Amino acid sequence: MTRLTWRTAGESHGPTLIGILEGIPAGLSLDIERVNEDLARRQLGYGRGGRMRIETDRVGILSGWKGGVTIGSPIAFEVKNKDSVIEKLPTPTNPRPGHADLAGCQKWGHRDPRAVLERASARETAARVAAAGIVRQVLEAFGIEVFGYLTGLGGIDCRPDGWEAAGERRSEIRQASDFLSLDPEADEAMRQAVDAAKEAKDSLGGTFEVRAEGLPPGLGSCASAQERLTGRLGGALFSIPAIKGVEFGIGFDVAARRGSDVHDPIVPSGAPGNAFARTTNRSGGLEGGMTTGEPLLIRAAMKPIPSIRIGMPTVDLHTGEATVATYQRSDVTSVPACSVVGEAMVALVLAEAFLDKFGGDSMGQVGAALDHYRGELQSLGKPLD
Ligand code: EPS
Repeated sequence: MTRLTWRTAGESHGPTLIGILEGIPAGLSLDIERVNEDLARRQLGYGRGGRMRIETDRVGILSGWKGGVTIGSPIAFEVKNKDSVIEKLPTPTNPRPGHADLAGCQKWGHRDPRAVLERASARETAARVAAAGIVRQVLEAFGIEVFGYLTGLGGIDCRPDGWEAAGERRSEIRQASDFLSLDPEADEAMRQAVDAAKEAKDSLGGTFEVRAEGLPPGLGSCASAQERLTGRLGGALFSIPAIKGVEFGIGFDVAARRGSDVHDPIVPSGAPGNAFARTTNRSGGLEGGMTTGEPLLIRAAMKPIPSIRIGMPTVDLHTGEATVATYQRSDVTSVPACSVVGEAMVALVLAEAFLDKFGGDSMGQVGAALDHYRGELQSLGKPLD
């Protein structure tokens, strides 16, 4: 059980999405407009469907703060659905290949895929982004930045050095991109790919990267399977609908290289807060299921959305006859939005691991524990008195 826990509820076309976040220390001044900016970013992306023109996602805090400052009690929040029409929607009988429709109907004994898809819909991720918008303010208070951006769409790859090229302008460049990428040239090619997929009545997947900087070493643990951060981060990313692959650092390339070309040499650093550094970061900032203190680098692959106009072969749940999946409003692609959700999931897991290590009941207590740890890190590598 971690100190920080969260839960969401709510149907895609129900009245509201709600969440409960427990374990946020007291004394954090919450900037709600920052949370709303993350929610607005999740609504962006060329290739999204009609729903995003209906919704204007905003968070409402229902408990856990006073005068804009957290008080240590559970934070309940909601993101209201404007398209709250669940009782009026048609009841499909033909499950979409690639969505949760069929396995969910089999699991719960439903004949109505809507009873499944309302919760399986990626709409639920708005509540996760709201929760992460709160926890990222804890991380930022201690100098940790988590940043997600799109790296490819429909087979078009963004420049591999997009992060380095963007430098301090990364947020601005990402915000100006219709794809939330760091490569304006690739955006043009991706726009054409989305238009072509739309014309062909099809959908597109893609990739994104999430980076976290400013992490202390030693978050997570090698001491138990459940505490390994690599597994927790991987699991968190795979919990996002449509994620099919996750890589850390150089990822699958590790399999073909020799050890000396995979592991990151350790050198003295002289930098404050950590006496050691690495000359490379091929591990992506994780060793033994723990942070190394180098930037965390994670990439994920999202499959194309299963609601497609072209109509995939399926069966009718009432007659058993072969038919095609009906199309209801959807996105051609939502990989840009998924990069925001990926960023949110990484922020939630890092905040869990951070508060597990430095957890106190107030921000001041957490900061004192972090300072103490940084002092200890400085003394490692020096002779004992
Ligand atoms: C989404 C809301 C949904 C879809 C999409 C994500 O709205 P609606 O079903 O009313 O069009 O746009 O859902 C899916 C990708 C899916 O597979 O269900 C959102 O808010 O992100």
